[in-house]
Amino acid sequence: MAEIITMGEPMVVLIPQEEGPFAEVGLFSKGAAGAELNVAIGASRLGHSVRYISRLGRDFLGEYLLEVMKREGLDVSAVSTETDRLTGFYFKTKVPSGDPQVFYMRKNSAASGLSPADVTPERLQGARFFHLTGITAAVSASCLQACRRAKVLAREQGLQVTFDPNLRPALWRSEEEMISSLNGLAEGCDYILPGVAEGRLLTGCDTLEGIADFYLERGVKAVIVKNRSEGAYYKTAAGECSRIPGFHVKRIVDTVGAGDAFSVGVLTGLTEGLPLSEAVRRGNAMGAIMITSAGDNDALPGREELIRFMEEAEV
Ligand code: KDG
Repeated sequence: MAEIITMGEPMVVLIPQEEGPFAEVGLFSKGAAGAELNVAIGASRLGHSVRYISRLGRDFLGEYLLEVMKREGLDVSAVSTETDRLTGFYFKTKVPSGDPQVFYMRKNSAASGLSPADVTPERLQGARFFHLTGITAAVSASCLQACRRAKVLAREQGLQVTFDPNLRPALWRSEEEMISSLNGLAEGCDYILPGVAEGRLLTGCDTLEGIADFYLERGVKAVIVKNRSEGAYYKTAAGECSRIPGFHVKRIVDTVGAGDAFSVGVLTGLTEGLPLSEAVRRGNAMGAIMITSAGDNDALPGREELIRFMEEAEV
């Protein structure tokens, strides 16, 4: 039985080995990607049982991703290949440090066919958390409906719902549609984990507390705002709030996947019954570890590595 469930689009990512525009780079390495898959892998590496709900094409990219999921110990019983559509993939640029550019090849992908039919009571049975992201919601209209169904069903079945808005404006028709769809989905979730810039855009509030209050007024139990190297701020419906400082890293290689790693820290911490402050601290540590590598999930640590990092790292 899985403790944590998540749902989304897995992709192959192609990462050039040298810096420069696409036309000028020749060698690429491949990896698995997709925000929710990253979360699933991260939680599994920390020893949790995770079921991943998805759809893959019957093609070599899909075969590779399925192999990765199995190698990472995920429950793939809800990963379907019953489709004629192809598996999505994307390219990202190699940058000296920080945020790379990304180019998606995912329109009408296999996973964009996810729909409410993929979210059944049996698939949620016995789990404790359902992790949703705004990327799945952005992929297609049926994916958005699947997310809505997941939230309702999860709550009916006593799961707690964590939601990372994970803004991908390129996948939405308009900013207005993105904001209203994601704020609608956020309503009544247990935990919301926006980045500070995302929170500002979604709520129109400038301050960390303003962002938190916006969602607390909409029935959310706790809001955790990621504030890049500053760490994170959280506030709960009970009025508890705190700033948890971030961890220092010597060199930022690639920021993609840092938010997912943060979600892993919070989600696994909560699953293990840690107080929210400790779960957020673990989230900060996971995010810091993640930005030291180019892959979307390669750097996600096992438990021993995480503990060592948290003991030794400078805050
Ligand atoms: O959060 C990391 C993701 O951005 C990456 O793995 C790819 O899912 C992806 C996306 O939509 O950008």
